[in-house]
Amino acid sequence: MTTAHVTCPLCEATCGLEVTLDENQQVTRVTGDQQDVFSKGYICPKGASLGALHHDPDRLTAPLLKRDGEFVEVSWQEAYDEIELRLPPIAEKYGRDAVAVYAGNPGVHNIALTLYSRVLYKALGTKNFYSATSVDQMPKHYSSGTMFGDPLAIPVPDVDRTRHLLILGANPLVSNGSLMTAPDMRGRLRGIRERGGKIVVVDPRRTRTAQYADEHHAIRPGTDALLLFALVNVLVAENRVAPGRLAEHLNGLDDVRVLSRPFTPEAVAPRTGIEAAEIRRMALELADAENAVVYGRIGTTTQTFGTIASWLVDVLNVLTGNLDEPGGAMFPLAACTPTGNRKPFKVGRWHSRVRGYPEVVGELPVATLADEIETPGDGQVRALITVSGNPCLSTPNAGRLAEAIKGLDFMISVDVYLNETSRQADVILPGPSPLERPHFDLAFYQLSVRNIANWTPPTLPSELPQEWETMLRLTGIVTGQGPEADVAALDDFVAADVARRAKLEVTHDRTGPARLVDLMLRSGPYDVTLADLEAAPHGIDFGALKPRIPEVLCTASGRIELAPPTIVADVPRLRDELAKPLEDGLVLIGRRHLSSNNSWMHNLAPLVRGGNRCTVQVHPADATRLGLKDGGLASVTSRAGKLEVPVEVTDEVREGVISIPHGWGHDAAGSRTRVASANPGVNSNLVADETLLDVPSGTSVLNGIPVEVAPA
Ligand SMILES: Nc1nc2c(c(=O)[nH]1)N[C@H]1C(S)=C(S)[C@@H](COP(=O)(O)OP(=O)(O)OC[C@H]3O[C@@H](n4cnc5c(=O)[nH]c(N)nc54)[C@H](O)[C@@H]3O)O[C@H]1N2
Ligand SMILES: Nc1nc2c(c(=O)[nH]1)N[C@H]1C(S)=C(S)[C@@H](COP(=O)(O)OP(=O)(O)OC[C@H]3O[C@@H](n4cnc5c(=O)[nH]c(N)nc54)[C@H](O)[C@@H]3O)O[C@H]1N2
Ligand code: SF4
Ligand SMILES: [Mo]
Repeated sequence: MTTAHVTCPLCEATCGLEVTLDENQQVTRVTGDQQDVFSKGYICPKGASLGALHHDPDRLTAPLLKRDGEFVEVSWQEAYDEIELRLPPIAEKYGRDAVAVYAGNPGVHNIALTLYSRVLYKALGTKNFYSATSVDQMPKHYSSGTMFGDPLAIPVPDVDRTRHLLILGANPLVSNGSLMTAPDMRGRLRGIRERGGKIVVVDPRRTRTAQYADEHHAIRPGTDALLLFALVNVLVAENRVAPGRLAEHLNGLDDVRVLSRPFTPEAVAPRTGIEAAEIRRMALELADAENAVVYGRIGTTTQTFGTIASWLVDVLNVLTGNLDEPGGAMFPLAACTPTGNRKPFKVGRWHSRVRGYPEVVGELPVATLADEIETPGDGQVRALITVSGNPCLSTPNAGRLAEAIKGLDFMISVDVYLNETSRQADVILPGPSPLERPHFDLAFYQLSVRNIANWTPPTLPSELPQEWETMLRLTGIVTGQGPEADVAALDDFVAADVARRAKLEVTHDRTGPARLVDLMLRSGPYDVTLADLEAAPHGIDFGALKPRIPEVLCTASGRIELAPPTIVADVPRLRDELAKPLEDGLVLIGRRHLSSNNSWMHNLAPLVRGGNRCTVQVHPADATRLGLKDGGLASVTSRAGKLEVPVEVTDEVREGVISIPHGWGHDAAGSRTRVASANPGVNSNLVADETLLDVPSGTSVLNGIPVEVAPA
């Protein structure tokens, strides 16, 4: 029997886990690591299923090649030969943009893909780069990019010291926190209570977090920007604007005052569904608190005014003197913080061919990928590479995208399952399980509520190549070196580049991600190397967050831009909302469950016990009006599509709002996910409308979609 200490790579919380294996290398137990410096023993059901994931017989263990419509297992050599035969000619004949990429969420939780997929993407040189970011947090990158000059400088709630936490559109007791790496959120929220602080939740659903909070406001979906502007309006009207130390680092304060004028509590109350007096009280309590923080997540980003809402969250943190202050919203300083010159934030360096959407942070909205595949002409997408993504379930009007993909000349999926998306590929390249690879949460330590670092060596050897090698093999093919390219030489080249940026000599004692992480640690803000982390299996805690303004700012002015022109330009669109007649049609929102992980962990029996979770939640009053019965079937129709789903009548959702979780719909022919297919659920993104976007960021509206509902 052996035990290993690993950081869980499944969500943003970065819990330390203790994995026990028997003499046959079977995982017998996974528990929380009590000694982990950050998570201190916390674990959730997904982390506990790491063994089930590792041993899942459906997880791919060899490359698959489609021959005459059927997948066959092939050698890596055969897989790469096929790619060599079919991919480069497409780029040669039709140009680089004919090859599109979709990069999914688990790639950010995978050090090999985080560090080496960008080598491939750069080599491809395509403008058709898409990722899960445009169905997720892009508005936050946009607001940070314009306000602070760096799309990755995202302030996180200093949850362990705050005395007032206003949460909008997040359910951290279920999601375990996002853009806020904080294992054991229940314990941390309890801490706020024990300090005599207050938790306020704004959410159309009475979620677990809302139930735990001191106060819950069931807002009408898509109206957070109005509510947030009204909070600003009250602070201005009541003379409570007090940015404190930040005053000398601000541009645009007066513009914000002026912009907020039309958004009085009275004007927004009927649209948000929150009374004017309540809005006033919320604003004053924010201002009165010894310290406070406003935090918004998916419910505020994947909606019609995602960028304005994301911006106003930090405007409020500034106006109340809580940005960059203990107990407020603070900028983490990760051990691997990239050094060197950061480029100024620019958007719209290119536009999508069909709809003319601007590029943001190097990508185009995934909502328009189907347009680019379907529409003939110069620059039409003819090949697609998906890397740890399942866009056929996770992106809007998924039905249309799945159809469009059939028209591609060639498709590669780098994925660990044969599922709704990868079944459409010509070649699938699998990667090792989380226990067979090293792990380091490069991305999430930049979003962590304490400055932490923890390196996980592989627990078990892998029979599959590490995914960084796969990325470099593909890079070799794309750059004309063929499948026989010298991977070690390519890796040296990547490391030399990282070393150059870190102003260090390249090292040769390690390869792959370990060498890159070591270089980044050596050039980082703490006196630490990878060897130090290897000697600390429970992690190293560099302490609570510290103020970072002005050093963190990267705007041309060197100041915080409180009224960035491109966001201000979108405000008239919000102002127009105030003049529109009130709509009372039903709207669809999503929800997450503790035992799901977007679309891809429903194949693990321990996580799907307990019946069908993929239901449409309907308020009792709506159910009565529409003739829907609990346990009956409803049909949900939108401009984009139609689906049928079992009804769950509950007053947890607000009247006028229905909720269906995303990531289900595992009944596609040709998938090989036997557990998931036995309890498939329906794909909520069949009705998500790909034409509805947050304008500045191109992020899909996945919350607040107009729908019609009737008994099926
Ligand atoms: N309606 C609606 N839609 C949503 C959302 C919503 O709230 N509502 N949420 C959105 C959000 S926030 C996100 S992040 C996206 C997620 O969207 P995606 O990233 O497209 O989807 P995932 O479900 O995360 O699927 C990830 C894929 O990666 C594979 N995978 C898992 N581990 C590995 C690995 O180690 N290596 C490789 N190569 N592959 C791996 C899985 O098999 C799966 O195919 O969904 C979005 N879609
Ligand atoms: N268990 C589990 N954990 C996960 C995931 C998972 O699928 N399952 N996915 C991971 C990923 S990729 C992400 S991005 C994070 C997301 O992390 P969170 O944002 O915390 O996730 P959600 O639970 O989707 O919370 C969003 C909340 O917004 C609410 N909402 C919907 N529309 C609106 C609106 O218009 N206004 C307001 N104020 N609220 C609204 C919803 O009711 C929901 O409660 O979770 C991560 N963690
Ligand atoms: S909360 Fe996230 S990191 Fe922690 S055990 Fe669960 S899935 Fe893993
Ligand atoms: Mo996400």
